[in-house]
Amino acid sequence: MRTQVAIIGAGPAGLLLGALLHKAGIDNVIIERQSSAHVSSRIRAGILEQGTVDMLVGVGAGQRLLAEGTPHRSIELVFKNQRHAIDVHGLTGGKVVTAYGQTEVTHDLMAARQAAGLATVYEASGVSIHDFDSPQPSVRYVQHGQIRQLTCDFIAGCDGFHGVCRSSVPKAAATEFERVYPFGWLGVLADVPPVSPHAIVYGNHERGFSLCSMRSLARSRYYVQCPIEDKVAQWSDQAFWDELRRRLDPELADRIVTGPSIEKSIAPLRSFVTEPMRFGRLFLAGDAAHIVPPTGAKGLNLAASDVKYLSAALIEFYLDKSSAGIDGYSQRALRRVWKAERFAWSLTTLMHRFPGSGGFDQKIQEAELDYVVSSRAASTALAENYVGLPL
Ligand code: FAS
Ligand code: PHB
Repeated sequence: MRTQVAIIGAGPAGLLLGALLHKAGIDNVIIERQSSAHVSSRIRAGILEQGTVDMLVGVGAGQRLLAEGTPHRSIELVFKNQRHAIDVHGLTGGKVVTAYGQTEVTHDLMAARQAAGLATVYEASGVSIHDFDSPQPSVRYVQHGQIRQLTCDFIAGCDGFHGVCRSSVPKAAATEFERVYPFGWLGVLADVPPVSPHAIVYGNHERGFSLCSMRSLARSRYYVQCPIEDKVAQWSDQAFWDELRRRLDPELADRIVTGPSIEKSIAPLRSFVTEPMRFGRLFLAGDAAHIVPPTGAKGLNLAASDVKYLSAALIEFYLDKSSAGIDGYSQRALRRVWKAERFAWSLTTLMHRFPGSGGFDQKIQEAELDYVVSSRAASTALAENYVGLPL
């Protein structure tokens, strides 16, 4: 089989890249190791920047998002048992973020791809990539017991943090930067109305971080920071709700509507970047190239901005016969990646309780939060990073 661009991975990065390339008439095939049911059942991110929303609408996968997504004009910070609103909309000249689950984004992109009749190989095992330092790269995989080969002009590594593409790059050709955080996020999804339907609530407390978010007006997403060695089985639903309430201000704690968890998991937190993001005819995008702690709600949105740059570069190559875009992709993407890494790291450092930290550290965090909520300059800086820096 042959195509112009072979995309490894059918997560948000791969699906969105495929849609952007198809819209420009560039042939692409997605090769995914999991089943379509597995991919579309993943529960992950929940907050979309306007640039991500615009891209999804632009590729014809935004109808449900526009109908069911919930725009948020503010975020709220809870510390010292008090809650403070940050008017994100007012501080950024009218920008908002939209609450709409990554699960739904994946559904919508998969449906659009299927409707366009585009080739997606699910349940591909033993995926390997070859000759990406030559003009004839190829991908090999096994499907239904048959060894298959896909020849192509370019390979887009959209296969996430544990994928095959980054690990296929010679060690000497890449530099990795990493910070692993000494705690995790215990997340609960429940079919209960969100405690704060129009604002994401971030909590700083001496017991640890908490976050109140949503997927719809009938489905809520909550998180509490937990020790990295915790296991989900240790946490009953009641223990989760009790801990969440302890970390919020009294008024909000009283308003929490609890219910049985329909999903409960612990996610580790890390900051990670590999440089460069291009190796010959192989390009990395999304989690395959970088990871951010979810505190800044940047992971999914960075994947979207990577593929915006990568699709523009590939379109320029095919339509304008210019290599300027693909030659500049890595540097352009990394400039935005590192700014998002900085924001996610700084908000994680500000909001979480680090093992071994004491009263002084808590006071410093509270003083910084007090400054942020009382300074227009500081809250503007937070707001403009939260809605997403210009593309
Ligand atoms: P993905 O990991 O989503 O997709 C990669 C795809 O490649 C997967 O479908 C995988 O099956 C496939 N693949 C892997 N190896 C392969 C191989 N060898 N061959 C073929 N296919 C292969 N971000 C936020 O902004 N907010 C959050 O709250 C948040 N929570 C998260 C919770 C968890 C548990 C995780 C893991 C991530 C979370 N993220 C969050 C980040 C997440 O949303 C990612 O940023 C987003 O999924 C990135 O999309 P992709 O780059 O497409 O990678
Ligand atoms: C979510 O809704 O899952 C969410 C919201 C904000 C974050 C992280 C996750 O910073």
